[in-house]
Amino acid sequence: MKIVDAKVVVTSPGRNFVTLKLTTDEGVTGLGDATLNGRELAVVGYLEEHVVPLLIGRDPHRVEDTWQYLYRGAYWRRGPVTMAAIAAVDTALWDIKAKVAGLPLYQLLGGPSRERLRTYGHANGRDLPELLDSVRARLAEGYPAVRIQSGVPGLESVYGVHVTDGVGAPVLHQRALPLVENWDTDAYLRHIPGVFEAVRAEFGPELPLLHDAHHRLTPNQAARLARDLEAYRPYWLEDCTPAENQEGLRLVRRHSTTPLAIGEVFNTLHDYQALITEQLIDYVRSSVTHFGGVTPLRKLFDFAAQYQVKGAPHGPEDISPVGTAAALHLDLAAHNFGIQEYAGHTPLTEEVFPHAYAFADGHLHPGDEPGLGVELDEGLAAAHPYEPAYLPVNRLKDGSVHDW
Ligand code: GCO
Ligand code: MG
Repeated sequence: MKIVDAKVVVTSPGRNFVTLKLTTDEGVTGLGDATLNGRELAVVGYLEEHVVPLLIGRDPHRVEDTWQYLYRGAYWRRGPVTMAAIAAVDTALWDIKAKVAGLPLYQLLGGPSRERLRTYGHANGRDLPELLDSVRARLAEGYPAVRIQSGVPGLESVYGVHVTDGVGAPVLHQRALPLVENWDTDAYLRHIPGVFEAVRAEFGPELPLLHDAHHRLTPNQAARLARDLEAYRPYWLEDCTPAENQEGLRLVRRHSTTPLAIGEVFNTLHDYQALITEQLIDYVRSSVTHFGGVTPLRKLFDFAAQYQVKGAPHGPEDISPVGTAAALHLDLAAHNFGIQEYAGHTPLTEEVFPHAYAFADGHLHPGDEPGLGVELDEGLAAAHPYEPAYLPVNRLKDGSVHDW
């Protein structure tokens, strides 16, 4: 079998998505997600100019070899643009292989280790009453676990609060210039423990509660937050530091047993080396889409398993249904799966990408269609062309830029 066509489709059914579609001489097609929020067209250029010409004529069954060919062959390794492009190829090849086998992808990855995938949803509020209502809404939708993000007194807008309110809500990042948000770490550190206290008081000790610090803290500040939240037993504290400085997590670990999750912006296993071998984290958060595909994410899960670290792929609305499905197949097969973030997509996005995976009773299942079980309605995709969009940036009170 040979790849005869490779096409990059950019569509914006509410937000931008980049999809690679491979077609073989036998008419089998495979899809891969290459969406890199706010830098989409860089990946399009990488794919169209430098990868597509290498794919035509290749045997689609050589998944591992193609991955190595693109990764090592580029010489310039790693980085989000490169790894999103390679991810799309790898995912599309797995899709083709599983379709040819007539099996859902999870069967090729070892078969199911569980019946369904536990998820967490997003609850947020500008203030406490709004947050408590939002938690109630997620619980009513069936989510067994909830990530809580709250406004901070004195700050106009905070990560996670104005982004979405649950499955399918509008996304506000779509704008020609980055929105400027403001930030004050001390105000945040003073406020968040009280938020956890109030949510625990309202919903009791059993509900798994997660929180995303979104890379904003120094190791010492993160250690304090992890320690201050310990009494409320969070399920995890996510991205407490930017973690390019892997050693920083040692300091956090030394001061707290709050479980730590990290890695949505990582793109290779090397970014995790110290974090996993020194057991400085509890969950790896990389997605198929930003980590180079199913092939390396599976290797990450296996590596992490040796240290009792679990896989919990990134699942925001800016990973397309194609990338979402790929993660779900791996989650179902991998023994050390932890929990799947599920922000959902707008109804229009679901129409552009009809899919076999389903959300019911707070759990996901990838479905039993051969391959990934996702299609792309190219006509509808074309009716919603690319729109320039950026993620927000953060500035401190003195005007300097802070991590967003
Ligand atoms: C999460 C993430 C996202 C990112 C987004 C950036 O935990 O889901 O932090 O909300 O901010 O994916 O594009
Ligand atoms: Mg996050």
